[in-house]
Amino acid sequence: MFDAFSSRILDIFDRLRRSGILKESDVDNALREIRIALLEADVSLEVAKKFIVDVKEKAVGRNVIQSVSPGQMVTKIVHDHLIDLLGESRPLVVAAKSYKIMVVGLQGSGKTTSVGKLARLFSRQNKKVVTSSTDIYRPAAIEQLRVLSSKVDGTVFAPSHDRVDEICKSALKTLENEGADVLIMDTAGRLHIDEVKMHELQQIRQIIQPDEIFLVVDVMTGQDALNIAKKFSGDLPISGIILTRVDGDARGGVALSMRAITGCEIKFLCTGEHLDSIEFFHAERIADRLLGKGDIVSFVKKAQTHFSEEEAQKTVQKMQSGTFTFDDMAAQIEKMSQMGGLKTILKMLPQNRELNKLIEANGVSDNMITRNLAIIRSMTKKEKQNYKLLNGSRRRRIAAGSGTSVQDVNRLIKQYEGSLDLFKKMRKNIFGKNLSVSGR
Ligand SMILES: Nc1nc2c(ncn2[C@@H]2O[C@H](COP(=O)(O)OP(=O)(O)OP(=O)(O)O)[C@@H](O)[C@H]2O)c(=O)[nH]1
Ligand SMILES: [Mg+2]
Repeated sequence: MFDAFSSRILDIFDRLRRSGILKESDVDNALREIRIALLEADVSLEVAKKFIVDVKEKAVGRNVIQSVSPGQMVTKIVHDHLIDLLGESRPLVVAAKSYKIMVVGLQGSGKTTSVGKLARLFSRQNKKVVTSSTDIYRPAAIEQLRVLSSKVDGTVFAPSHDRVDEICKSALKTLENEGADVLIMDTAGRLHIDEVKMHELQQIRQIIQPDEIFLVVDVMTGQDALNIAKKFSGDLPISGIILTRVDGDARGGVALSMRAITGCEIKFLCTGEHLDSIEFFHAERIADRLLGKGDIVSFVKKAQTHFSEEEAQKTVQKMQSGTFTFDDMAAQIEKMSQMGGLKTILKMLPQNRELNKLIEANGVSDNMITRNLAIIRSMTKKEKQNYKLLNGSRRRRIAAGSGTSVQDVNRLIKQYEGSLDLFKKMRKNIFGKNLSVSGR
């Protein structure tokens, strides 16, 4: 979402750092460029102006021009202000049993999917979840949530009824009967906010008495998203915002202006259609990402949801014992694409222009990764376990079967041999020669 904004800001700071001694006019120029970057990211003029005035005040006050590394000092000040602008959120704590959450938003904003994602999130924290939907207007809506809920371990979908008030009562009853920790109530979306919709939401709120009301906002709707949020938060006590389609190419202005414009906290970012594609919003981590410092914490968290401790252990053991096969390689490639592919992973790591150049020069891309997976899938079981079988004719067959070229197959085998070599060296240097296969 922040790609263009982030790369502009990085360029500005690159120039600033390179210039060594800064003149006041250098800082002024940089601030002017940051203002343009903010506006191009769809941040409103008023918010962008205030941002620049605040940063300038700090920068002048701290005698940045005379400081040891003025470029870094300005970076630090902008970083701190970005955190303020994005606004840090209170963590979501499900303190008591029977915690109730109501999810509202415009049609198609991603409410139902977000209910499923929240259920998955709570379920991973060993909370028992009840879901329910008051969307009686779209025939498939209730079924959609029932199906999503069935994909989340231990989640109970409350029995449905014809009327909104009956559904609410049934949900509360299920929450009590199941002794569940959390109820998440989905609501119907409308194309526009109207009196009828607001009245219905108020009615649901009265019966449910939610602890939290989350507003789901699609960042792809740009400036409109802010107006929608303003309207909703005027009518309902919104306790948090869930931003969806953060994985798309929206320009980031919605996230950057939301707090300043509505005063509401952003609680979650949704980054895809998959139930695991949700993360807590952390202003500091996003500011880090924007300024190229990487977001190691989110990277590790993401990795943890896709790679279990046990799997990691198994891979290490295979590396130690020299039995790392093409099957293992394919499994790793698959995990990587589940994590969002190379681009997502690289974005979370500290920006290293050298590494990026190297990757570009070697043509490493998600395409190549998919190609490698196709090649491995075209191997027979025996070939996967013993790559030495892969003679010329077998390589030609695999290339034809995977729609690639023999050169592609050769390259992958070379890469695999390289990994085996590396593991061998690691075994000698790190694990010691006498280490047994099981790593005892
Ligand atoms: N790329 C992407 N797609 C999303 C995200 N969240 C939801 N979607 C997709 O957006 C579409 C609409 O999502 P829903 O959850 O049905 O939206 P809704 O707000 O419940 O829609 P209504 O009930 O019709 O108002 C679905 O195809 C989802 O898979 C997201 O974060 N990223
Ligand atoms: Mg829905």
